[in-house]
Amino acid sequence: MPTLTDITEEIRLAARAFGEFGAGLISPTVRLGVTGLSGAGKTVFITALVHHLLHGGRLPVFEALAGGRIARARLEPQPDDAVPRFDYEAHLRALTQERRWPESTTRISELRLAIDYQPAKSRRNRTLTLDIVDYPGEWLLDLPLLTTSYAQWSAETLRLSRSGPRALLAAPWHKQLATLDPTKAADEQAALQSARLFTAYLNACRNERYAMRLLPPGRFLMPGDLAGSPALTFAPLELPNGEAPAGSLWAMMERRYESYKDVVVRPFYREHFARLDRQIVLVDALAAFNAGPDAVKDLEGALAAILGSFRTGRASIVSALFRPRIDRILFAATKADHLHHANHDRLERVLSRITERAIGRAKFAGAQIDVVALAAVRATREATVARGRDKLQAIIGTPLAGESIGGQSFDGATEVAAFPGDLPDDPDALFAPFKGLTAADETDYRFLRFRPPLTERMDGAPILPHIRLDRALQFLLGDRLA
Ligand SMILES: Nc1nc2c(ncn2[C@@H]2O[C@H](COP(=O)(O)OP(=O)(O)O)[C@@H](O)[C@H]2O)c(=O)[nH]1
Ligand SMILES: [Mg+2]
Repeated sequence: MPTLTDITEEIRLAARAFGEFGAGLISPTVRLGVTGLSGAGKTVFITALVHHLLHGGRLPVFEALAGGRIARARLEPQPDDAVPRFDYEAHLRALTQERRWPESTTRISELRLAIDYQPAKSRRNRTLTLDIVDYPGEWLLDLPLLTTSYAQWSAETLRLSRSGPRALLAAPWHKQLATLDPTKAADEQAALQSARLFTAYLNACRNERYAMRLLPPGRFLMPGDLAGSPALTFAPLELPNGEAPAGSLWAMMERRYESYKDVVVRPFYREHFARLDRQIVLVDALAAFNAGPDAVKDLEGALAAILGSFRTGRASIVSALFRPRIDRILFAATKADHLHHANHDRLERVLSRITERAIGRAKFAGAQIDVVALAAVRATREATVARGRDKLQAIIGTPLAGESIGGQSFDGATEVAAFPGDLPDDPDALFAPFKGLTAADETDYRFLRFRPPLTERMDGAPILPHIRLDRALQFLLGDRLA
């Protein structure tokens, strides 16, 4: 049975969709969501994408641009006044003038581009409006809450927190939990302390290198301007069957859980998620491969959870009026420039395998899905280095100041050759026990982070090297510029 909130929500969504449908008739618009967990490479990806659209660039696979059919792209004022603008200019300046990676951001932001192009089969010029929305992947994982009750969420969250390595991280919170009786009178201090310990547990899971999979509520990790508000002051409880007694701790937690959905999850769903047409999910897969098979399995779990969010998005608001919009999803393994090009196909194959399994687990169907290994900004070059009789495939780049490996530390100005090693040819090898990647050299440079590249200029604009950014663009936008 849909609740009154569901129905109100549907009416709002329908009104919004209708309004945008009308606007879309006048000027076709694509809303592209860019997401991924913190550090996956969203800011760098968007900066590179926008830069290539504005200034052209070497993008042979992106057919509209390579074929000379894009006359011009320009930045335009964004449609949503309440959302911060994606600070393209500052990020580009950081990358090209200061040769440093942009500051990390934890908020949603948005940018609008208008692309004047000529369709392949017509002489009349058209304009495609592209809205790019950058939002934390942590928020996406909240969507399943819309169809989960407080009791269900409590039970599931507690079950997970008692399994595997998580149990250890959850110990302080579990200890406090054992002292609480959910049916006794509500106690603000107990709720505060419980929420604090529960949040500490979530943070510990995130920081633990082997446990990448995140749990809702995402805003507990990325609170933004809601930090400290009651909607964020709840935690799971060990609940008996039945209903919450009036005035109990249980009732208070349940009410706050529901307001979290009202204040945080539904507005995100309505204002942002439900309006997306296309989605790219960025994944730092190399970090997982470096960590070992557990992290690879975890990554699969995270992708399944993300696909589950898209499915919930489709199913939770049952309406004939509200058409599910996202029709293409691209999973992209970022930072492929850490590998020699011989390994880019392998990286894609591994991500495909993980994605296939995640699709199976999430029982996801509906949108077209593709997978790519890319580097939005390529920080390395390739070379073959002779070592005795061997020829080793190396990548060359400038490690960030302060990076160090094997006792050697770098000043941020010196180039080095690194030997990243090979991914296995058979993707399944990454699910079997393995000891990280096998490096070709006993010095292991895999964790080196490089500075952005020195850029050359063309017609006054810096040229940003990339790997397979054009493939991503073709999948995400190609048909809309055909
Ligand atoms: N070498 C390389 N590093 C990258 C690339 N994209 C991102 N990074 C690294 O990953 C970090 C996080 O990227 P960022 O875009 O800020 O991630 P976000 O948190 O998802 O927005 C950056 O500071 C870089 O160190 C890339 O294309 N190549
Ligand atoms: Mg960012």
